[in-house]
Amino acid sequence: MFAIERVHGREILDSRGRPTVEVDVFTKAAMGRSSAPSGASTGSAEALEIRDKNDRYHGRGVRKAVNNVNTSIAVALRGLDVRRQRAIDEALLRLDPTKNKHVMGGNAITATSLACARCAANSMGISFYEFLDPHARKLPVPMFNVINGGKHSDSGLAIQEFMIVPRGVRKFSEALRAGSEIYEELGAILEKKYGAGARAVGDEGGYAPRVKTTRDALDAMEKAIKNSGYGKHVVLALDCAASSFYDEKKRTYLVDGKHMARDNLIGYYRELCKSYPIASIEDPLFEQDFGGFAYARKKLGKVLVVGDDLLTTNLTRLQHAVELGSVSALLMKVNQVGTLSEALDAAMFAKGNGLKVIVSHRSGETCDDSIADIAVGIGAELIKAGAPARGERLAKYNRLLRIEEKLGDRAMFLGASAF
Ligand code: 2PG
Ligand code: MG
Repeated sequence: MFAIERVHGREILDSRGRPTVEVDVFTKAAMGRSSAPSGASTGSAEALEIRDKNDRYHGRGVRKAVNNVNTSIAVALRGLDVRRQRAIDEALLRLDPTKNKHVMGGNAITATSLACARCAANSMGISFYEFLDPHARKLPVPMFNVINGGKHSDSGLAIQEFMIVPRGVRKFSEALRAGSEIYEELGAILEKKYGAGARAVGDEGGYAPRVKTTRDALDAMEKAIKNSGYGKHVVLALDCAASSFYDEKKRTYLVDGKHMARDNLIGYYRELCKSYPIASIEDPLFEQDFGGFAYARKKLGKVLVVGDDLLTTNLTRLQHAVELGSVSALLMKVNQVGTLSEALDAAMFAKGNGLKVIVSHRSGETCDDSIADIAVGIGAELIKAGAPARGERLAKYNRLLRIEEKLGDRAMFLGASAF
């Protein structure tokens, strides 16, 4: 019943209309399916997506990666017990022991690893989150990305993600309602102030208005929260993705038209945190500056300092960050590292060292909702999956609604204790 009989990969399109890898895994009992998401502001230490680089899809086709799934990977996994995720992932790593998975492709490996886990859950007749932990009951606090900048839109904002975090409500479903109401109100505010077109959205469904400064964006968000009646129950979070506005030669950052050295930039963040209820800042600095992150963390007090491009869900980089005190939270993305087991190792190490875990989508997504189950399955404090709008983002949030419903009285929303 649980032996893997067939592994089948195919090329599908993601939310940017670009090719990605989808994998189906079959046992006698059931089928499991998953697909690889894709980043735009990727960390340089991430697992490599193999792209065909030929005349199809502007070179972005993934037929080579799909072919790896349908040949070497399918052969290596056939007959393995689908419930033994660790053994499956080890088999994948034997096929591709390289640091950045350039032999099989991070895209082929992630889609396969997750499809196996989903097939195991389906074969056992349980939910994916229950497969990860039969006692799971914690619902993560959502971070809704409502204004898109950086590499995710042409708004002109240097900072990539402006998020609202409804942490002062009682249930996940109430947090989602708050997110939706504030998103709607923010659209109206932006349209009134910046005119038609201000409601156009970026890659993650957040608005991409042509605002002049970071503060203009934060002001509009604060107003939307207030107008919607949520007051202090909703806080703010940023993903700076600072590598995208860092000049490695000059060692300066360019924000709101100003070139700033590292310490000035940290001072600028401090000012922002004094003016607005910012609870979390992701990638405040260049992705190699472990020491700078530690310094920023000291200077930013209680604000969570989150490592994304800095850590790339990579245990070695995370261990280094923990030694230096660089971060207070890990951003967990399975496709940054490759297999589910490696990502779980990073999450467990983070938790063991008192760090928070934020399970994250990518800017290029499919309607695969695995990250919702992963967040519940590992008891992650937070999840970020984009705006509370657009199908591929809502796939995750709606899945969390269903999990909350299924858990019933056992559901535990982490709320303010997530920070
Ligand atoms: C990030 C992610 C997801 P991307 O920087 O955190 O929001 O963006 O997938 O483009 O790397
Ligand atoms: Mg990021």
